[in-house]
Amino acid sequence: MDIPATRTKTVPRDMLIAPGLPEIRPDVSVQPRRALLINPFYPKDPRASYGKHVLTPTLALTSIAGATPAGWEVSYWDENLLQGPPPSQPAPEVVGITVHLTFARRAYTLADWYRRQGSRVILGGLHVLSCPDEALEHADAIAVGDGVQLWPQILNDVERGTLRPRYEADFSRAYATDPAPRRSILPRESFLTTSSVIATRGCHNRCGFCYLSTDGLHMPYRMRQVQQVVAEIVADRQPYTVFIDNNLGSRPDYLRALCTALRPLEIIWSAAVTIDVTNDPTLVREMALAGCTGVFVGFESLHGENLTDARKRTPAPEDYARRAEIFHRHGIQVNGSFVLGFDHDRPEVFEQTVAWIEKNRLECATFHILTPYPGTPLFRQMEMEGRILHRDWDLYDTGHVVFKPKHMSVEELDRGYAWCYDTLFSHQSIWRRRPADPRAVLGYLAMSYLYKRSNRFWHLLIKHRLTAAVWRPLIEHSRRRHLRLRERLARMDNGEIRASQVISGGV
Ligand code: B12
Ligand code: SF4
Repeated sequence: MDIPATRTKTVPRDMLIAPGLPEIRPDVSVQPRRALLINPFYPKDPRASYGKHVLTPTLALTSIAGATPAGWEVSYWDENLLQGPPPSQPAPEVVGITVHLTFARRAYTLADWYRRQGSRVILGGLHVLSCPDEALEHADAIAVGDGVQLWPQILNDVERGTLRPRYEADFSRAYATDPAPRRSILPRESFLTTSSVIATRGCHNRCGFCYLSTDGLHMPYRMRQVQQVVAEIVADRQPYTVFIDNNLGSRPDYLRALCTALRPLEIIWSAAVTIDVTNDPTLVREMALAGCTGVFVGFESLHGENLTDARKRTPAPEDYARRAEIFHRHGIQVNGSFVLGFDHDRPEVFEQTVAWIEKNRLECATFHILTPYPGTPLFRQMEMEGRILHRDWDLYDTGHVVFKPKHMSVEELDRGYAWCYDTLFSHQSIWRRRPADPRAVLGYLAMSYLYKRSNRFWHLLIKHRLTAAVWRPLIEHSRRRHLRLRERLARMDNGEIRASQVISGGV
């Protein structure tokens, strides 16, 4: 198929460009024992839904906030909520910034700006782990690894005047002793839900392209006590929880226990799982009965050899359709994640992938151009083969081609990726993927149009801090519908509920 050139989309400026930083005032003062935590700006891909950026906040900053020692005032600023530059008058004594590679450059600009005002800047997060020396050039101190352990030490050292440039902690410590994330610092009105919750850390897989296989990242599989997770959800009083675990299904016995504990809460939730949770359909049933309305599944590729190359232990792609159907039978929507540009992908991959998604009526999908993250086996392999095109981390956002693909040109991959999104979010494709049950069609269409085809609307909601006000009633409506659905499912021994009647925000 000849993929047409990308159609230009109009994007509001503030979705593409970070807010300008004001001139530093000569009379700037520093407020002692005040810490500001920042999630830096990153440009948004107009092809994907803007909604995903306000679905739920990163858990990094609330987790660190929870570990802040008494006597410190802590606040939060997320530049992606489009409220302008972060506060700086007076300058906080400490500024903590989370750094991912896609917004590393912005993080460094902010860091340099705050340091010029006299703040102490601490950088942490995934990118600091993979490129510590680069980050250190812009920080008074870097936190490599688990910030929950490091943050209190860092603040104590700031107080004592003994701050070191580098702090390190691994992720092997058991979770149970960690303080609960402090969600009270979040602007509740700006997120679809503030309940981003983690139950397990790590994953039983170690795919070569995944950040989990970054050199120096030792993240053994850890599970939190089920009651701890439940207590956090109850305390946040939201109808909808997003589990941000890499893979909530790594240990089926744990997931089952979690479902048993979640069921009485009568909330709805979604989570990322690998497709092998369908090995046991009774577990999928437990998930539905516990309020699961949607799963985010990394199918990655429909080509088995790509999965073997990536060392992903997964059921064969030929069996994906049957397995996706198991979720659907239990009223769970499937948001599939697909990576494009693997070494066995040829130009046909785009059409084949979209055709498969439509045939199997996946309610939503995300596409990612294969991205070799620095420090991963994939990056090393590409570097050895001379295929890395540049190291402009801004473009390592899975929406740009940063390597030479094997069986197509850079342009073909770029166009193919855009074509996949344009096609999937088209009226025709949304219609073709409608649920088989006619009663469910209206809810599905409402969700699809609100989530996927309303980027202008999302922009307004985000800017005017109306996200929760507009979405909360829909979520509440979905929760009530889901409760009725669960009742029906519970009455049937081996039954199925086939309905996409609930709105589940997909990541
Ligand atoms: C929630 C989430 C989102 C949310 C919010 C992200 C945000 N930045 O606001 C949304 C849906 C918007 C999102 C979007 C995207 N995401 Co995302 N997302 C996640 C997810 C699922 C959870 C993040 C989280 O809360 N983790 C839990 C916290 C506790 O862990 P942590 O961040 O590592 O923080 C710990 C330490 O690193 C450290 N730390 C972190 N920051 C700081 C700061 C200081 C000061 C200190 C002391 C310590 C410290 O302490 C913390 C506690 O131990 C992760 C996968 C995952 N499970 O981690 C992917 C992930 C971060 N996302 C990823 C990607 C690629 C994206 C997208 C680019 C995808 C796309 N094409 O759309 C976009 C773009 C957004 C962006 N540039 O970040 C990748 C990043 C890969 C990489 N190497 O950087 C990840 C790892 C997924 C993956 N498996 O590949 N994402
Ligand atoms: S299954 Fe997913 S989370 Fe686990 S290692 Fe592979 S890509 Fe990463």
